[in-house]
Amino acid sequence: MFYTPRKMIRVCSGCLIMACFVLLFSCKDSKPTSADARLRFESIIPKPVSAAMSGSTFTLTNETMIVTEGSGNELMEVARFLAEKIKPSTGFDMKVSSGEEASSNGAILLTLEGGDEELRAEGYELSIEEDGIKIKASSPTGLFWGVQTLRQLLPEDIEKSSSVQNGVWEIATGSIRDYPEYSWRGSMLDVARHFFTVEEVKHYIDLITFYKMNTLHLHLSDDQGWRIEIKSWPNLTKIGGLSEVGGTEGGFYTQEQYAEIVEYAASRFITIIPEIDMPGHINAALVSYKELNPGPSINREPGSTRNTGPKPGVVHTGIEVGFSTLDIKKEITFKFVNDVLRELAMMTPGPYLHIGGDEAAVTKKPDYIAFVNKFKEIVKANGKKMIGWEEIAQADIDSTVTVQHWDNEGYALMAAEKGAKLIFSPAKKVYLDMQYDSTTKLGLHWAAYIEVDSSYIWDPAARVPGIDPEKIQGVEAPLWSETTATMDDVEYMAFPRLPGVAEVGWTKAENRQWNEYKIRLANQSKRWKVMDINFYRSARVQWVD
Ligand code: TNX
Repeated sequence: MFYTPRKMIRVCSGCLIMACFVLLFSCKDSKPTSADARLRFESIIPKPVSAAMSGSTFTLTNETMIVTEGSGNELMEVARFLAEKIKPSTGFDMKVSSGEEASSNGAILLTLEGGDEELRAEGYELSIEEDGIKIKASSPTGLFWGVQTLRQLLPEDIEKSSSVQNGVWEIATGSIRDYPEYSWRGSMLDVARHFFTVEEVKHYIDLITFYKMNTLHLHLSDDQGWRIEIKSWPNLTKIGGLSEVGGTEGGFYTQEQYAEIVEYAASRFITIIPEIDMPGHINAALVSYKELNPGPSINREPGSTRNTGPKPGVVHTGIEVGFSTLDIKKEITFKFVNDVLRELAMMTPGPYLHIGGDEAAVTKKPDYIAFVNKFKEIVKANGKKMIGWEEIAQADIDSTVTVQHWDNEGYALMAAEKGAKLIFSPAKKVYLDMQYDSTTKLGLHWAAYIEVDSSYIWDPAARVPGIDPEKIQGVEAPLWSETTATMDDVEYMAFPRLPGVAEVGWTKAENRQWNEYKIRLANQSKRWKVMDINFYRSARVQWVD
């Protein structure tokens, strides 16, 4: 074909118009990443394995659908969780449909197809493009953690549950690949020293969910209270559940209420670890059943030098530790232990029962060892695995047992030598009941004052030299409740330290640096305000709100 110059101009201008059309059409929704969206992308906690922005914007609208690809109830639960999270603040009633019947264009796609080996049990890949979001994982758990990341990428107002917000729901485009370093990332709530209701426990579950923690350990009994219904021993809760530290009214969970907690946690991929603390820390049971008492020669009345024994019917309301014990010589002791652990196992879908085992100061050492060996047998007979505080390392433990390190490195080493697994809860680092500094109104300081940087700057694999890192299951931050009576108190002690412990458990040590983390942490405070979380405004962080 031969073009005259005039024709050439006509053809070229036609091309130009066409090109403009194509450009205009394809760039219809293109919008550079805003500074706020960028900041959110850069502030994810725990820090992902890798994350890169691509410069544009995805906007959530009334039309956005959630599309699932794969099968099973849990996948649908993840999709529903996301839809329900988004609804109150956006007002969007997001439709959830499965891959075959829906187009994923413009949608949030949750897919179980194509997740690779490295993503393992809990990893995910998140890709955000202008015209759609895709979360890919090899398990529903991975998808669920991907959804938590998505929440952090959305504007803070997404967390407002009270009313529809006038927001522009923008997310930076980019891709994230992520999986945890440790399989156990958790917190413990002491519901014995102060009782917390089912609703309060669910709230605490919500808080840990947001930072991808996957276990909640409930300390269900102690000297000051017995909090779980045991049908074969009703006085444990009838008497032992009456009060709490300070003498205020206590409480307990019926088995039905407990099931509700377990189910709520499971819907968030969180395992509940129930603990009955034995053979010490047992005063609430001793005052409920006279026949369990070893007698005045062993149990001291707290605060007294005389061996008077606990007063039947009167639950201890102080905070002393290490004054009570079960009696190994009594036959009824093991009827009690068997019944309690059997009922507890029946209430527990998860693999573990925690038998306590700490600070049994008035139990003779050979008796203590015999006790723990017996607990191990009983737990096993009920189809579960035993966990105990580090002192249980003195007993005949093996690779089926998990030891929770809190203070004594010798016990941690002993546990590892015997082949047991370990969870790290070093009191000087992650005890959330420790005061931040000497001016903190709540909390104790027997282990240390723990500022937010200190609870972050440590490495489980290097904490106790000589322990094979392969033996470390993960980390757990206990919140003992001698001084925390309300959820506001609990939040104040947990925040801002809890997200840091979550990151210690999730992110490889070489990817963690306080100076970088503290900026990401500072950017969370706006969100905590929206979520109405009461937190300690540590001067070591330049909060952005
Ligand atoms: C020690 S650490 C305890 C608890 C207390 C806590 C207070 C451990 C296994 N036992 O009984 O509540 O200190 O910080």
